[in-house]
Amino acid sequence: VEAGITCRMEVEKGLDDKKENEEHAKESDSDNVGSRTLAFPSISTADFQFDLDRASDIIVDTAADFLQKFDNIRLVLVDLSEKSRILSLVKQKASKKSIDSSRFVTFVGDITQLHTKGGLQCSVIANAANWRLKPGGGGVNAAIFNAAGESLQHATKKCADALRPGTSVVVPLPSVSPLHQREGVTHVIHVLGPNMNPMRPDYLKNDYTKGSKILHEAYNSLFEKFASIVQ
Ligand code: AR6
Repeated sequence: VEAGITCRMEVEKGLDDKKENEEHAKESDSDNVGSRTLAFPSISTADFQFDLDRASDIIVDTAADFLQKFDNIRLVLVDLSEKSRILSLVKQKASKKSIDSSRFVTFVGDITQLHTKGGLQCSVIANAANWRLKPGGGGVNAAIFNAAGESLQHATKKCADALRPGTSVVVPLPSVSPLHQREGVTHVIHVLGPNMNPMRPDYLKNDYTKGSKILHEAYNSLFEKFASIVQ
């Protein structure tokens, strides 16, 4: 299976995302890799307007470093659309770097419906949060808080009341949450990335020296916290 996936990454052109999604879903059933899988959105690249090319380099670099340190875990970058530019940039760069394509994958789908709609098991999901750790605001933050119900808000409050850019917080998801029951998500990790949107707090005024450093820190923090859950 592994060789097949590697091969597909190399000749990705002719194969659609749906097939690829199905392949990863199948694989996840076989050895319970779902309990060691983190699904995460591309932090800061939509509402926070971070440059996609720079973000894709940072995702691939931090993921590659992390996967070298820990085996037996899987990282899944998720975005909603087959046309997602961040997914295709990351896919290209990951295959150039020869990252193990069974442990680092891209997936098209809604991060709140990976199991029921995508057939993918992921025990931990990341959220591109806001500094107040509040629901709403659109994007993946609104989707996750909506899908998880009120219990995520309560559980989040117990863990932290604010985040600094470049940091993250692990929230165990209560078993009453529909996201836990339906999708098998046991933990949500809120991550605050750098903001390049003048309308949002902590605006970095296009300072990509600072911004890139913070995005690196954000992914390192996310991956380390994920490792601490599954180890
Ligand atoms: N499933 C998977 N990916 C998604 C989903 C979903 N349901 N929804 C969005 N994405 P964004 P940011 C992708 O804007 O740029 C919020 O208002 C999306 O296509 O959610 O870090 C917060 O409250 C993109 O690739 O997060 C903050 O204030 C990625 O998720 C602010 O936005 C991140 O897009 C954070 O902005």
